[in-house]
Amino acid sequence: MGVVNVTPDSFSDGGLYLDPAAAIAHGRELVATGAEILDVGGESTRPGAEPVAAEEEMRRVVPVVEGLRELDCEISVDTSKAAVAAAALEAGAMIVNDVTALRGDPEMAPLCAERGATVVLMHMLGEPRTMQVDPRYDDVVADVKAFLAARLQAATAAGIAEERVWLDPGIGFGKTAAHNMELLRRLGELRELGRPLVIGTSRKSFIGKLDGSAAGERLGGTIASSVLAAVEGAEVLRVHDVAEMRQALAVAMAILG
Ligand code: HH2
Repeated sequence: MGVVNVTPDSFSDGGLYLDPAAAIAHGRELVATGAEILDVGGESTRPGAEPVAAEEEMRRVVPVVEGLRELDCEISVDTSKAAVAAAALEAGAMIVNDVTALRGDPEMAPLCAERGATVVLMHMLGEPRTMQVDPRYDDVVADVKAFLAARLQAATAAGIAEERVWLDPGIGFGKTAAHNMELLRRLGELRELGRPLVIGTSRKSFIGKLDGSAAGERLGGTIASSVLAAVEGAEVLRVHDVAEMRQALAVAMAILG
């Protein structure tokens, strides 16, 4: 899953693809280098980010989805607002990537059920504005697993087919570096939920915590963590650098056979 951030303020590529033509060109490049899914987002969820109004988010996302719909890939919309998801689904998206796991907007679950969209349910402790202020868990893996199980149940209760649900532990969303690494180490426990796992470690700050690297210097850490996640059974890797990720994955999987 290649990331297309149509935002001025995303943590690693904010402002680079705010112009729809630049975002579309970037999406094309990601597909040409091996992305099977493009995740188009119009609101940053980085720690401390301020919310964006639905109208503005739609204005950013819809033309980009329309410009990418003809490509040989699936399009996901990274939003927690039902109005934005509805417009993106209308424009050609088939996946709704909701970092609030359907808790952010009461209209989101019925919309996804009615449209038959695939839904990514992600774990987040708190909200982006405050989530990195002293996050605590009893057992981070058990807590995240229980949360994802409950959200999966809420999704199916709302009429979303279980086969349409993917789960994501939300690396970096209300977690310390130690929490993130424990989740990655024990990913097998989340596989027990029986749904495909999405993992997004790309350029995140836990990598910088280990070696002091800035967001633009975390490709090695992104690849190491994503390859290990794939080996542990993650099926979707959400990354900014698709070409390098593809190569790393191909080599790792060839060796493992
Ligand atoms: N991470 C980000 C955004 N959306 N969605 C899922 N399912 N999983 C993730 O780990 C995830 C996500 C943050 O990355 P990015 O989009 O690059 O940054 P920003 O939120 O600042 O736009």
